[in-house]
Amino acid sequence: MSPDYPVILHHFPQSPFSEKIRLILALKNVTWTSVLISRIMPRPDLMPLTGGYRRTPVLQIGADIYCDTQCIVRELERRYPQPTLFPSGYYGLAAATAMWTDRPFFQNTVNLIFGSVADNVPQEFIDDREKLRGAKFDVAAMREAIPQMRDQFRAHLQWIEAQLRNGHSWMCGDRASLCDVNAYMNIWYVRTNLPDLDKMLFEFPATRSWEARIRAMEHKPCKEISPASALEIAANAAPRTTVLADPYDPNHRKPGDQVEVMPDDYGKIKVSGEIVSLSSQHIAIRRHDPRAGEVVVHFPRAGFLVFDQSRQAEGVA
Ligand SMILES: N[C@@H](CCC(=O)N[C@@H](CS)C(=O)NCC(=O)O)C(=O)O
Repeated sequence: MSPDYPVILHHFPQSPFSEKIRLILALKNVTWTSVLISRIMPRPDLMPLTGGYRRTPVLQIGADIYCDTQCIVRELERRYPQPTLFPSGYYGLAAATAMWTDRPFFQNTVNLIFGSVADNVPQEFIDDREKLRGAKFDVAAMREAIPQMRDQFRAHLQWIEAQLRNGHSWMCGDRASLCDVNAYMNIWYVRTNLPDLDKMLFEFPATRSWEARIRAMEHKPCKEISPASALEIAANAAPRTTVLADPYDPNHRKPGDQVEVMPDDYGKIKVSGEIVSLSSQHIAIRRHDPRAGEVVVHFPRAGFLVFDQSRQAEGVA
């Protein structure tokens, strides 16, 4: 029988998107292994696994690699369905909250934090994030915008509060869901960086106790290994993603097609490979790397662009 591979999270402590996954691993009571990566590039032992995708976190199970928290959440829910992140039939809405929490809400939070700590942001971090964004990481402009950012942050907080009023403990009812974890990520990010979150939460009592409840959940890795050991695990494993076609793919993509996949917002690095499996919510591509061997890298569809290389070669696109 082939071995069971550890659930490995490549992350760094200050990363809010990683916190989202650390929390989900705790909620689902999953035994996991931590690989601490540097907060800025380079990450020489991770890139062979992802094919160049550089955002944090990344989940690895053997030689199957999951990029972006949308994709990681989907896989964790598939492997560990109980307790579910989608109680009370909230699958669509809870998953779709990522388009709120991970984009406008997160950008608001980033501007608020980095505007507030503007004088203390190391130049090498600024340089790295400018490469990531393909645009200026302008901490002076962020500082100027703090009053606007406070207004925006307050509006986001009020939406959370509105969901928690009427005696609900969680945003989708009586059980924690992905909606809570997604929204909490931004509160956690402010909590760990700014001293005045309590002031901002003062008018939102339900959100205050919700935050305290989530914060109290333990989420520690069971084991830590080095990036090099994680790479070795992939090199000695075979991907287990099974072939899956999508009869409704609007662009008639299919397993075997050669494509490039890239985020549509930042960290726009194209990762190329051959489609193994696809649906409205995921695309998994096979790659070969001299150090990692054969890997299958999974991406979400919302917020990602797919470029067809096979069809370009055939002159179709
Ligand atoms: N949509 C991505 C966003 C991830 C993201 O922006 N992560 C931050 C760290 S919290 C990042 O990648 N920063 C640059 C880096 O780590 O290279 C996801 O859901 O995973």
